[in-house]
Amino acid sequence: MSDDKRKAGVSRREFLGGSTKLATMAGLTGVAGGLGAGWALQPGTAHAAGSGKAVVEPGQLDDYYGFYSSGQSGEVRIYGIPSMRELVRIPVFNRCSATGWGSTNESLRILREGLTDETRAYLDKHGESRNGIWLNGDAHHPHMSFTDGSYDGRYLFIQDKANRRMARIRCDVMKCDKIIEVPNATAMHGMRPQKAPRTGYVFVNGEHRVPVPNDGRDLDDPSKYHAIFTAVDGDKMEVAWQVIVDGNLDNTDCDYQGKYAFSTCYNAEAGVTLEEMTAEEQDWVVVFNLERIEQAVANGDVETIAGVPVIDGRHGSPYTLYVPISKGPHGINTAPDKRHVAVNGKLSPTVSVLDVTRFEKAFKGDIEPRGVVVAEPELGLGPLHTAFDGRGNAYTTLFIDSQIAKWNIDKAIRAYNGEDVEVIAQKLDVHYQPGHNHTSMGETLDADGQWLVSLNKFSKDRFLNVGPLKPENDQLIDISGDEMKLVHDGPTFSEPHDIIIVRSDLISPRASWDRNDPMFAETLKMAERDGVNPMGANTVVRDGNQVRVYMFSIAPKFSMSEFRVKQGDEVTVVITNMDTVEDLTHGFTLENYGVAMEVAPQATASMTFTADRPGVYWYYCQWFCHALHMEMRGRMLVEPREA
Ligand code: RUQ
Ligand code: CUA
Repeated sequence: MSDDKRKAGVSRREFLGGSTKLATMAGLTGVAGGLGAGWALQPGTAHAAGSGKAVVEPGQLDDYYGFYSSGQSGEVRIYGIPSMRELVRIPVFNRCSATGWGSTNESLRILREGLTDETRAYLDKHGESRNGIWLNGDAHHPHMSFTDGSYDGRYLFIQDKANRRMARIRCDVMKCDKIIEVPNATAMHGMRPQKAPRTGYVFVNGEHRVPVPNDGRDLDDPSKYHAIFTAVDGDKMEVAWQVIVDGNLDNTDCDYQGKYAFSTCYNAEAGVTLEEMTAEEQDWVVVFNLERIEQAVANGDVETIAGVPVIDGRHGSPYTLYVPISKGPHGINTAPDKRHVAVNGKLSPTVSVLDVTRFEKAFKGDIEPRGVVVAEPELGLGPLHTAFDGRGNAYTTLFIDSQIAKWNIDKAIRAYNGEDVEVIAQKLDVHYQPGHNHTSMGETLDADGQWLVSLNKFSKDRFLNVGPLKPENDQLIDISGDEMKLVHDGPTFSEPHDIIIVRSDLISPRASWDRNDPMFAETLKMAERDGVNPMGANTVVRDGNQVRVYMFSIAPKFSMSEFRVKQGDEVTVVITNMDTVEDLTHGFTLENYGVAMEVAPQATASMTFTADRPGVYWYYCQWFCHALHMEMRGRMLVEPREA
């Protein structure tokens, strides 16, 4: 409790709860902007250091969308920045109780259709209890589609390291519309969409090395394992081509010219144990020459494996360039100056700066691969990722030091050339162990240098103790002035691995669904075959022991207060929400059958189950929609099978 509050005889609890007292206290404590949202900030840090800029008053909107991955939770989350308010979650690789993702027919189609035949067969055989889908994912890197070097508001892409998948989210409805499994490679990790001329490709690193094809051969011969780099066609969501490389692929980025992609690699040793993987001092960045690779694909200088053109890009190949970097480089980030790329040392205290304008010479052999390095500032222990402010400065997370180092790219180059200049402008403590960081619009040509979010892997003592499993701590840092200022601590559940911060005017999601949306087009086709128009439908169609129930919802009613089926019937319930009012979402939950789904305004959603339990089963709306929401329900009557 601050001295001011103590003197006034007000406990923190009263202070938070009593608006009258709060109003009078506001002056005493110097709360910028008075009441309310300011108190969502951490006392002591927010108000001591904050510029007041981070305070978004109740009812006010944020300037930016923050798109977070969620690591092992497998979803994507949308935050408002700078308030750090969580707005919504987009289920992708996980299963969602609220929305029915992973249970509805519409989501199952998306979760299954892009899997390889072999994986689908495996899941069908061993995964009936989970609808033939994977239930987990490991989503590290969310990135938006680009046009001409900046976000275009069409799509978000996210990878799954756990089950080698790539997914796409439509930004008009903020739902996942495509998921593909990437064959041959494994452990999809670093991922970045092509920045120019447009996305185009989405580049993704298969991190771990395995035999190709991985069918039981070469189990005990790691020298025959490979890591594979993949270019996915982001429009079609198909694999365009793959490149076999040396080492383990970690993170990736690309240039603003549309000529190159580049990935950090560790484990030059090709080891399989920790000791083996960290034996050497040198690893590398591998640069992919897109034009040469496309030519090779066109000329057929490829091997087709699992239906995909695969190029051999190991040492000595004309398609790749190996730039030696010490030691175990991790993050790789292209600066908005269109020229420089920061390679973060991880086990080396340095960041190596590459100059993309030198790549062509290096590919031609006119300069040594190391000749593309133009600076190598020593920043501190455990550099992992770098972000940019568009004013020539870079911000690097130091995992081991628990700091962000702010440094200047131009000065780093001058220092590399022997000039005596101070490269590091400031180091700021963060709490604790930062992995990624990201600046507002920082991975685009529109980097605006307003905010930086540091995603810290440990929160330790920063929040109330919630037991052995603690939240992470994402800290908001004001970088608009000369000095970085910490203004907010935001706890997040496992594990917002990475974030992008997108200006809010670049995205304009719809308020309700278009009835012609592809999301439920298959379901509407089924209705058409049944001669039913789901808008206004109130129909049960029986087809042998398959029963399709079409009903609509208008608050506070389902169009059917009951329907009747026979024990053992395979039942598909199709709900169409005819409400047009913004935010008037309904749900459909069928008790004791595990059926639950969201139906947003003007959407159709469906689920299929076997009615094998005789009796009375209520269905109800689980999305609070009306004063009579509790009454928005009906009965499924299951007639017992005749003995
Ligand atoms: S990598 S903490 Cu999965 Cu993003 Cu660097
Ligand atoms: Cu409809 Cu609650």
